[in-house]
Amino acid sequence: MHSTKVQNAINKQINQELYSAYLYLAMAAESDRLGLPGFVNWFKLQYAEELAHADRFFTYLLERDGSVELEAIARPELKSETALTLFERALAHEQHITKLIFDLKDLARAESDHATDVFLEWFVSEQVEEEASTRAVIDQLRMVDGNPNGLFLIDRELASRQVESSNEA
Ligand code: OFO
Repeated sequence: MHSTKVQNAINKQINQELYSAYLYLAMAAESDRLGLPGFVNWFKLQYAEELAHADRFFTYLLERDGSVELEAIARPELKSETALTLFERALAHEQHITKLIFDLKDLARAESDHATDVFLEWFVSEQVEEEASTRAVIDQLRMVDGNPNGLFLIDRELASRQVESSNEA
């Protein structure tokens, strides 16, 4: 690996992506408690996407002859959530991950690690998508303002979400 600092930061990012997966899995369970199967589907797909993100970083480290250090994954802490607070937390989390990706990109540049800088481009675009899709659901949830009929329709829409091809690669 070109830079030990970048290698360490990528290892931390693998952990963050796995934590993201864990958090979304907890959110899927919380959605089940709320009786919202479409939300369960949405969060489980998000969970699978985060595993794929962790794998992208993992595979990249191996390709660059780096060394992988797997750390313990933190426990996701959810309180008694509503459909809206779940998505607000998801957005706050994605904004946090976006910042980590930007910090990683800044570090790659500071270390003249051009390969990592290019590799991270995919994640920069992915974070735009992650934040936008989460924000879109928040907008809908705010519009229905807890109305059960509206919530039912949103749940049906989230039930139709399928695996996106960009995450199958
Ligand atoms: Fe891996 O993008 Fe969400 O957290």
